[in-house]
Amino acid sequence: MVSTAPKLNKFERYKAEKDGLAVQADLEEFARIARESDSWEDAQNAIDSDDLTQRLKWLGIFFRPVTPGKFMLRLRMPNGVINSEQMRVLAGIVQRYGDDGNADITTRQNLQLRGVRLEDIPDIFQQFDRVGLTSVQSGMDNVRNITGSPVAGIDADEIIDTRELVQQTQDMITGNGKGNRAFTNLPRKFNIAIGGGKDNSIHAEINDIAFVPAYKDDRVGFNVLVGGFFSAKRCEAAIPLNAWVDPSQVVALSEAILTIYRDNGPRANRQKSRLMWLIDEWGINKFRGEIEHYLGYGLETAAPKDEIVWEKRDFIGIHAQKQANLYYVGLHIPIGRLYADDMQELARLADVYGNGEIRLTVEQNAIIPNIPEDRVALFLQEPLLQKFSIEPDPLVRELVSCTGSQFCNFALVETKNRALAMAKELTAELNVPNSVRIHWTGCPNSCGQPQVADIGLMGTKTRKDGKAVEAVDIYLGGKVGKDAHLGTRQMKGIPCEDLKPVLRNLLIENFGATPKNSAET
Ligand code: SRM
Ligand code: SF4
Repeated sequence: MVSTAPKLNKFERYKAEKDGLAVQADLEEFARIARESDSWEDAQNAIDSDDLTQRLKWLGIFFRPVTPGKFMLRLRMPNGVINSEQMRVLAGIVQRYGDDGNADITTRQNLQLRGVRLEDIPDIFQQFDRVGLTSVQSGMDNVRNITGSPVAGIDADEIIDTRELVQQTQDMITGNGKGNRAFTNLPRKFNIAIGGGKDNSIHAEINDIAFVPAYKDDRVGFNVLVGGFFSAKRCEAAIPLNAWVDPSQVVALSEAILTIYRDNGPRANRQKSRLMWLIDEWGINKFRGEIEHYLGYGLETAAPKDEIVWEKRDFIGIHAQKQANLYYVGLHIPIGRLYADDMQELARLADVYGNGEIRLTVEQNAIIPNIPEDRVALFLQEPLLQKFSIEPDPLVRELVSCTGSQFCNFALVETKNRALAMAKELTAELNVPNSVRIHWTGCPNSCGQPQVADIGLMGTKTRKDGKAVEAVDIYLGGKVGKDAHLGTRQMKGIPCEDLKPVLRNLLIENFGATPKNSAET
């Protein structure tokens, strides 16, 4: 008999065969195999390939084809908040991997560790448990780290403190960080952001669900946007759901949308599986109606305007908090890269000057909050601030970069080191009056969000002198903060070796830069 069941793509097949979370039960065995094997190749051959290279991502453990045997471990960092004890645990983990070990702050206010060995995972997860960290459901067809205002609870002008809401939403999705099979087989990845400030510090427009602060009469709550996403084939800003929710409804609404997406989202083609494709198919009114049906009550219509009324802040430098005599200081972490010593130092500074807390931003930077006014001057003399400046140059200040070819096998170009070197070279040549938001991304997946940048650089390949070379497409016009909109591709296939003069011209013509030697010529 010929089967009429639709043929599943390979991702749907292996998800149907065994839930990603099921590898929780296999971890000790995988660690034993890794420990007892003569070589990594032997270990790799002894472990089921789908488990090793795919399902482990449900626990945040990413096999890296670029560095086999050395895994990437992606955490969850709700609202980008981490404490010094947690940071020390993470520092200790990467420290033991020597030159292979480091951590990156991600474009979702999160941390990823490098160099991690499979044999150490059970021990690492015990350490996580001890300090309240989790990496569960941080990869593949799961909800990514939930972003919130990085200065929640300390921002003098904030509208809603997002920390509890982000934590509650994460707990609902992940079963309090232990894993929740209700949401481990979504059609595709899923992003949620909850904004509480006036400056859209979370890039609401590029999330599958975004909550943006809005008043309904004199009640404070959120307007809801849905369907924002980037992919290699299509990028869309989120659209209004025409719904306003009270903060107490955020978790239930997220659960409703996730359930509807899980049960109805398109699964046949991975390039057409994000939430927006379902909204396209149904239309926003039917989608909204299905949410109401699931919730069992009607949603209020959106507030006529939201409270995103500021340009986006970058949080770098010294800022007064809403609490009298307390300050937060934003440190610039070049391309988001941290080494074990940096992490230990951040933890120490947070303890010595603040309340032990560290915040991360979607620009891959860090904030130390709660520094008493009379301690700020001393804090500024700390040696770490030589490396992580509070006054970075305008071309590095808002530089963002995805992982790139150093660790990511999708990458078409090297990004992080190139991004930093290019910014420094251009800084040496140009006076740039204001900071320019430059985002690098190694391939069209757009993890480095080139579409939100003033200048976005997307890795590609081109031919030069008969040879394939690393190149970039250039995006311009991304606007963040209020009235955010996506930038578009303006130039294609510029070889990386020819990029500097192109960027130099763009900075002079569009961003008011002047050559440093112009007075002499
Ligand atoms: Fe991403 C896949 C890194 C934010 C869109 N992303 C990947 C993988 C897992 C691919 C892989 O297996 O190698 C990358 C891991 C490389 C590595 O070793 O680090 C990767 N993505 C990243 C990070 C680390 C970039 C960074 O340097 O900051 C960010 C981690 C965030 C986090 O903490 O969870 C990261 N990725 C993003 C964003 C930006 C955002 O969320 O604001 C996007 C675009 C927004 C979106 O998703 O709508 C993004 N990543 C993708 C996609 C394209 C998704 C799609 O629908 O087609 C992929 C590929 C995929 O899922 O098939 C991808
Ligand atoms: Fe890797 Fe491409 Fe994402 Fe960069 S944009 S991290 S190269 S998948």
